[in-house]
Amino acid sequence: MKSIAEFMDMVKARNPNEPEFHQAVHEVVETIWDAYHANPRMVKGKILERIVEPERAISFRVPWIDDKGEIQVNRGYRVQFNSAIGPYKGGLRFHPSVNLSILKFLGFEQMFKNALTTLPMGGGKGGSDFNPKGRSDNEIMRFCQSFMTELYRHIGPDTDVPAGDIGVGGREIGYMFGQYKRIVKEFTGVFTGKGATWGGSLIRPEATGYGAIYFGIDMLARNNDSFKGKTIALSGFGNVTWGSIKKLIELGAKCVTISGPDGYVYDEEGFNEEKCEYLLDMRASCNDQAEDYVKKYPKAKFFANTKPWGVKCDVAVLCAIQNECNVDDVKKLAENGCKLLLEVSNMGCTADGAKLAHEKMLFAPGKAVNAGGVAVSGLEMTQNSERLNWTAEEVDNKLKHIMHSIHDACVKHGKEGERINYIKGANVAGFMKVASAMLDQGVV
Ligand code: NDP
Ligand code: 8G0
Repeated sequence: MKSIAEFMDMVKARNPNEPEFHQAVHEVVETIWDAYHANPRMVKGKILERIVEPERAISFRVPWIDDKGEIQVNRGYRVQFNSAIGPYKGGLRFHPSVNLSILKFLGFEQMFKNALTTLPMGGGKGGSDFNPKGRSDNEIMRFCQSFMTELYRHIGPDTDVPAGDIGVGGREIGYMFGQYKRIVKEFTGVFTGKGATWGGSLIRPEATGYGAIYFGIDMLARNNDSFKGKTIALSGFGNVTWGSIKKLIELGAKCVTISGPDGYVYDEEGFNEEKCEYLLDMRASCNDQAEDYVKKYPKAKFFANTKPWGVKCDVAVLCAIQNECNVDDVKKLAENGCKLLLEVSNMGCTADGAKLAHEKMLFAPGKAVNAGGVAVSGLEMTQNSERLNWTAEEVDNKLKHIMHSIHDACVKHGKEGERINYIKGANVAGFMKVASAMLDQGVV
């Protein structure tokens, strides 16, 4: 391929109607193009052509019966993207927006992120267009059992190890793990994010948010700055928002917003630990209204159908969903004095949004910032293999060490004069590791 444009034309022709997948591939290809072409063995081995093709993508019917006795049909997926450095690893997303394009973008990014963690994990992602909103506990269980009745044959502790993601938390993992164990008659570490009494790792619930803030500490420290006293705007109100706020409170920062698809909440007083724990209740209600926060804490204000990126803040932390922050949002953030944008959601910024964020402020992409989640999943796999549980402190220390090493890798591969291009750094470091493993293993 002579040019990035020619390569992308090929990707688009082979994967029509998959805009999120094209977006994720384009971002990687444009940042690794020069490093890749400096390596003739990789070019001859057609690593780039091979790496954009998932090893396997499974889609299946998920029939289940709702509380009214009516049959419902959803579609389940598992995209097993790349196993060059370990078993496929990545979460399951239950959200009505789920389709093959979204799961291919997530699986594609997952392989590079997992490589960055330093742990032996390949990349995969799965899920369903099932909408958990408003569903009863029994309906959730029946759906999870039906989903697992097909998925079980494609996964295993040395083959593919799923976990949660949007719409899939501890409860859903419990139901899926229970059904898997019943079918295969084995108690194995086939899932991560398990309950602490049945093989889960301490700190896994906190890991994505904590890891993101550890990464932010390193970014700020390079600029002789810290989170202390900073005002932070966050999106989402799920697992990742909760973990990020917990750590930010500990560091003396003031978190003022959360959001849902219905709008955002501004709490001028800032979150304390009690308010942060209330997010868990809101999420567990399956009601998914950020507005519920205002019912409990009436001093806070709710802004319907608006994103939080127009508020005055020093730091923005994206914790909801792909493309939640576009170029206009970044402009507003910059105008309001935002100095750091942490993308914790996967591909939280649009392509031009991410480019502008890199120009205007400190910016790091999801695959580096949110890698703490899958890293502690990798540590959960190790603990399961050892049949031992580590203390919270041990896991947290390993998480800190891993986030430092990802930051170091970004600095090493993303240095542009005095500035760090974290997008380039993360992509080059992750890509080169997977690519060289693929070269070693021949044409497979
Ligand atoms: P949760 O399901 O716990 O929470 C996601 C929250 O974001 C929900 O409240 C959801 O509401 C809300 N949301 C969805 N769309 C929007 C929107 N357009 N605007 C505002 N809020 C919205 O998921 P997680 O916290 O686990 O995941 C959040 C993000 O972090 C995802 O992008 C995920 O891929 C990423 N991530 C998660 C990791 C983890 O360990 N959990 C690891 C690495 C990345 P609703 O359901 O109503 O849409
Ligand atoms: O633990 C995991 O494998 C997992 C779960 C949810 C999201 C992610 C991610 O890295 O995006 C990983």
